Amino acid sequence: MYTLGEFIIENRDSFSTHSIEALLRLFSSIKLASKAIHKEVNKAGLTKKIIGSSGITNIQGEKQKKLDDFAHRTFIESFKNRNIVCGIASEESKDYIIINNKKNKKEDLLKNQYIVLIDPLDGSSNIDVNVSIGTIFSVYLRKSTHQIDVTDFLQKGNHQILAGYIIYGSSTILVYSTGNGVHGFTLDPSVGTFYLSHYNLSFPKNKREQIYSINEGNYEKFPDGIKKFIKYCQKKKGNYSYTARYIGSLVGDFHRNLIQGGIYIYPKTAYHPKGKLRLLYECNPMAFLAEQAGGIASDGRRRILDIKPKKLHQRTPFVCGPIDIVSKLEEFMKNSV
Ligand code: P6P
Repeated sequence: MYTLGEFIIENRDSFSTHSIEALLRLFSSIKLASKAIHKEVNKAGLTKKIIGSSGITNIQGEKQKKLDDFAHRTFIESFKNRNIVCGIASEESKDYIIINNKKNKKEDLLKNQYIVLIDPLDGSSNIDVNVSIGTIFSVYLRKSTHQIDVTDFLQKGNHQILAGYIIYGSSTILVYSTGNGVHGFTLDPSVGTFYLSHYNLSFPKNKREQIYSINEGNYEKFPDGIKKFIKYCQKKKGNYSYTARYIGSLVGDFHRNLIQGGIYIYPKTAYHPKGKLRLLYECNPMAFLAEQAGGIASDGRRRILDIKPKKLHQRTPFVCGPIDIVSKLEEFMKNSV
């Protein structure tokens, strides 16, 4: 059974673009933080102090849950202590956080090279009702050579060197890609180690029953193309029959659809005219994974990874899944107003 560290070392050649040590340090931070969050999530129901709202309204105007704040602080601390990340942008913080602004000296090729964008705990409205939640992370090489600035964070998704998520569900699984396929590692809490459990994850090919995941409560306000796609799914025309599954947690819905086959859609709605999901730390990493798993991800028209970000917390409509199903939705979108 490969541990995550052994898998990285064993696949040395496939990470040739980035130093193995850098990746091991990045994952050392991510694993440590995710184990601490796993522990809290798994006893959330028992200790009043960790469930419920923190009383803070975050930058998104959303009621921050105590576990959101805990996850945010835990990741910041774990990245700070390994001298590998120079800046972090988090859903829970208005501005990006400079971890280390030291000028890159030649010999410091390792240090402070990496930029992390993170949704520390996605789907947190599900915490108090015991439904799967997750952390989503996206990593880039810094562009600045002196002062870190916002351009380090506003990079297109196709410049990501690492993206992934941790799902805190019936088990805690870390799923990532460095551009060489998608791999999943399940935490064995008894030894505190992540073991390879899902090698080369990809959307199932030619599966006759597919899933479509969308909040149909917003149906009335969906763009016409989305309404037509939903009706297409319900009419069970074409090669596939569809079943609806939606748990209101992007990581949970994405993970299930990646394994069982299905499309995830969050279009623009009346309440979110630009879409609800954030481009930098939700859509870009999930789009990177979707493409690495043989699928595609768009805003209904444009490839997500090609979108040039303008703001840290900007939102976008988002659809991802198997190529033929996403293409069908894009066809409806193209032929509608
Ligand atoms: P709605 C969670 O807040 C999230 O960002 C995603 O994880 C999830 O898919 C979506 O929003 C749920 O939004 O409007 O359907 O409750």
